[in-house]
Amino acid sequence: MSISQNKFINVSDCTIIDLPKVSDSRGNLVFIQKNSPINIDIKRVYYLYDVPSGAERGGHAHYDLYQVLISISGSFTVHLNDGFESKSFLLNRPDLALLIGPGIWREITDFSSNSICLVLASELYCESDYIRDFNYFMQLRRDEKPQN
Ligand code: T46
Repeated sequence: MSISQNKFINVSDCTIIDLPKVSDSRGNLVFIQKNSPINIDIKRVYYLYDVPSGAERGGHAHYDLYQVLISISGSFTVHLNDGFESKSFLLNRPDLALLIGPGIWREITDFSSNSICLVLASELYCESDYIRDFNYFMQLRRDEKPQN
């Protein structure tokens, strides 16, 4: 996995995507299909569940990975930081997706009971794609911009 800071995105690029929902008297159906409405090539799917009250997930960034997070049950909060700007998103509906890309530090907190965080990922699992040291992450991001 290459160290490709030029791929890094900003918090403002991490957007909420409305997923198409079909509703009728039997309930709701949400669907995601190739390039619609999520424009990443999905190579991996995983989910977080049975997260104990007060537990936090994440606490890292990625060099290359794009991911989409969906709360398919319950709710949780995703805190994003690009080294300059930070923003938090409450995910509490199965028809909302949050796109996160390379160079974004993420922490996930406030999991409700019975919450499930579904993640669609653009790459296979690769430990060397992780940036797990926050100080190193900040250095990487701040080195991108000219110092005054
Ligand atoms: C992210 C948040 C939302 C695997 O073996 N395969 C996998 O696909 C993943 C994601 C993890 N693992 C192993 C690696 C660790 O030994 O599972 C263990 C826990 O992984 P981690 O501590 O990275 O889990 P989270 O919930 O803190 O973070 C995960 C993703 O790693 C991360 O990219 O954005 O979910």
